Amino acid sequence: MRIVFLGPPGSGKGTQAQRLQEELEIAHLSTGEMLRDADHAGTPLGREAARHMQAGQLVPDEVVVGVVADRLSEKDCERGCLFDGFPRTVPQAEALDKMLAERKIPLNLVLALDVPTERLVDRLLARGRMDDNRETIHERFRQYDRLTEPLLDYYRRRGILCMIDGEGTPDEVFSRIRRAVDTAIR
Ligand code: B4P
Repeated sequence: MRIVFLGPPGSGKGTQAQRLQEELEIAHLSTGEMLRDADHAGTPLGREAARHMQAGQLVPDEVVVGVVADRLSEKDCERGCLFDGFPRTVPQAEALDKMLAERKIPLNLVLALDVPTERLVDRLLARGRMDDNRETIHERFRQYDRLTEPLLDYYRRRGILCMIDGEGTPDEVFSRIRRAVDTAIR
């Protein structure tokens, strides 16, 4: 099973993907985490990614697509995977389609977490990661509206989009996700 987690910054993609991964026992591919790991390792790719992340901008498509393509070739992805925060642009979605088509595997479900912006700002400020300050958060929302939100239509047209109410406790959100996944695989 292949599932994409979509949603604005701080909507809980990482939080929920981690839980679902534990339950479904499939690989968890968080592009945010992979880019932060590359930054901590001090690789040229990591340094380039960090410049964009600190400015609240998306990391260039070719960089992210390269990272995902490498990860997708690893053995644990054969059982299935959760894409957390990828794709974030239409070109990334097209690249994912191509990668999956080459492997002759379908994308089964896109879970889009829906949370009002004012709640998200509070969550991000409380988290306090290096890219969680007011100015950067504002830019991340701008990038989301311009580049990522069009993906809702992209996947709606395919009939695999499921909107999830992302408000409430992480447990409440997870039970909605669990129901959506159960319906999709039934
Ligand atoms: P990500 O690492 O994907 O992070 P995010 O969108 O900020 O957060 P997420 O939605 O995962 O929220 P989380 O569960 O952590 O991206 C960071 C940056 O990496 C991007 O801005 C971009 O620069 C770069 N990047 C990543 N992927 C890319 C791509 N494909 N292309 C280009 N660039 C890319 O939750 C946030 C907080 O809320 C946490 O503190 C959590 O505990 C809390 N929380 C979660 N659920 C809650 C709930 N129900 N109630 C209350 N609090 C909750």
